[in-house]
Amino acid sequence: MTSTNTSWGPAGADQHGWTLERHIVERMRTTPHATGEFTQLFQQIALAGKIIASRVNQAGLAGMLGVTGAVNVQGEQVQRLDEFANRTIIRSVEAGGHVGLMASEEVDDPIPIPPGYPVGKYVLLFDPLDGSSNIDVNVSIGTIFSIHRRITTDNKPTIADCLQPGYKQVAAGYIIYGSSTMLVYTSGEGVHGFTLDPSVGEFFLSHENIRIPSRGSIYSINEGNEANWHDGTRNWVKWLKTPDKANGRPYSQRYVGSLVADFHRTLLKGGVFAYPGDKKNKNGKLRLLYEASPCAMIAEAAGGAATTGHERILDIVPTELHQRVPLYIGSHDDVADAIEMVT
Ligand code: AFP
Repeated sequence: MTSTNTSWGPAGADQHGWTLERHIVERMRTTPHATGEFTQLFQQIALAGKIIASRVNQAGLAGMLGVTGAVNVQGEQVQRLDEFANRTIIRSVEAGGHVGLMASEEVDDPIPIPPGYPVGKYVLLFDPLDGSSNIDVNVSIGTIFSIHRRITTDNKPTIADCLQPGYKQVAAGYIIYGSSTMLVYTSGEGVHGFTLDPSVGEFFLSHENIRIPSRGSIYSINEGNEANWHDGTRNWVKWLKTPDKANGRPYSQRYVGSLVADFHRTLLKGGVFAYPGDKKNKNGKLRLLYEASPCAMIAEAAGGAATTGHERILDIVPTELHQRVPLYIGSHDDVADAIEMVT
């Protein structure tokens, strides 16, 4: 952790020991017309993250492993922890008065605020437990969230509030349940990481102002799909593996299969993560609203880039809640190479 002051913190402040709440409060203090609602919404999301983290840590003991028997809107088996995480996030924010509508990767339609509760000005889109096929084998998983301001002005939010392009996000983040639990977020100015101290039950600032290296040495892609790749993808990956010492190749390959884990590594170490479209799945696998768009906001705020290969992820105007998009994300120069070679 650095103790460097930022433009929004108090002059000369030592940020050692700053909680997530303090960090956001300091930022809001210098934001004109800030109402504090954003700070409270973040506290609710962080609370959900702490509850999910505690359950993930005890999954084998708490009878939380395995599937529920249901299949979600994506056609995937719903894990018990998926369902628990989904419920936890909804319960943590639905009564707070800050959110007017939610959408979850696990739920077909937008999730309204229960009758009788205030309808807030934000929209919360989330993937409650990303990488859930890794739950039963104790590999890192995570929660991804995206926050928009509602565009409807009455008390009746609609799906249009959810279908906004990524550049309009007011904040995005993820919570990774790994060797430690970390919350990483951006609200546009910088990307900041907080580590959960389980003995205190608080997230503390541990990674201030994360910058993604402009070039890395790792590529991350599911090579098991190679038979379905287009020639551009195959040639690009071959090129990444071809020795060229002067230009830092061959790259190493790392692939966890949880976007949060693969993206977190890419953010800290640089390189490129890709889930391309292929002959079988034209738009790949990842969902625009719950995965690609929030990670793209974080990548760009850290100095990186995110694209479908043809279009900046943050410029895509969604047409469906569960829309999928090809994704290349990571270090600026590595993503630029991908664009050049795959298109
Ligand atoms: P699950 O939640 O079904 O495990 O999917 C995870 C995910 O959406 C994303 O987190 C991974 O990057 C990607 O799918 C992995 O997909 P493959 O298993 O096809 O490589």
